[in-house]
Amino acid sequence: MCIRDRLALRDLFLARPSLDEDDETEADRLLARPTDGVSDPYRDGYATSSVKTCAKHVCVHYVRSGADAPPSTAWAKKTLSVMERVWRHHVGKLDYRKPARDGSRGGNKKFDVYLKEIGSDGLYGYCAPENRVAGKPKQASGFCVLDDDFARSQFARAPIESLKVTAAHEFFHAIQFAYDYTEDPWFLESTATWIEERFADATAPGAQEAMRSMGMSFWNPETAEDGMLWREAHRLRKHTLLTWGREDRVNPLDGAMVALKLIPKAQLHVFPNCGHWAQIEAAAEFAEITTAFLSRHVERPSREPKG
Ligand SMILES: [Ca+2]
Ligand SMILES: [Ca+2]
Repeated sequence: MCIRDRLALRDLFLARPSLDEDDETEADRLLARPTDGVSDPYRDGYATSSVKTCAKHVCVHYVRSGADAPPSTAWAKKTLSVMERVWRHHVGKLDYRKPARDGSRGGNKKFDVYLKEIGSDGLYGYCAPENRVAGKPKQASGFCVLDDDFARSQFARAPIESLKVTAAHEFFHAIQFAYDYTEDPWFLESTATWIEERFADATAPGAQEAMRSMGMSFWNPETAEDGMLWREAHRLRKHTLLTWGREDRVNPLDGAMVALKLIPKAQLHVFPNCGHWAQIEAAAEFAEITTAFLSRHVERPSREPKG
């Protein structure tokens, strides 16, 4: 039985209330954390006792010997620093919810990640929901399992690259469980893939520097406050068309979501394969979209009520 695809554990969690007694025992076993049992028939459990390394939000658990052991303590710490970076990106920068608290599972209230040799099963990592949040029927806490080393021999690319992509993707599932773990798998997967790309963009060499230098070129301390026009955006009452390049690294797509929320009658068009200068890079499409928008939204003069 192979049920450890990325969201299969979520599906099993969803199905739990309807399982009969025997099946429920099996489900409990499959949803157990790697630290929960060395006798786990599906070999999810560690064979030896584990240690953990923790930072502000996350703990990474690993064993020091056997097939599940990472190549070094340094790699476990690298995993931890990538996870903290992903946390700062998804929760800090993009403002998504934190994963639901897991009580003190894993030894404390921090989010737990387990390193495990799962590359041989064809897996990069997975996150599993664990306990429903009291009073919030669609929310659950969870934990993640990542491959122990992302060895190039298993994943055919530099280990750090596989780690970053997987951490960004899988951790987003833990965040999704704090909103609605019953969501459609297509939605859960596509948004996790989208955020994986956003994290890659945000951490690409030079991207941050380029953004900073671009920002500084507009920066004048005397007029900075006046220049924050977005503060007034909620006052726009007309129909508004926002256009954005999907690959814009100067103002990443997240900014469009902020503008969409602020402007009551905003609509958004996103150009694929397009950077910051949508009107140049996608000139023909840009002209078509804006012309159609402008002809559709001719503001009609207000009429005096007849009386
Ligand atoms: Ca914990
Ligand atoms: Ca591995």
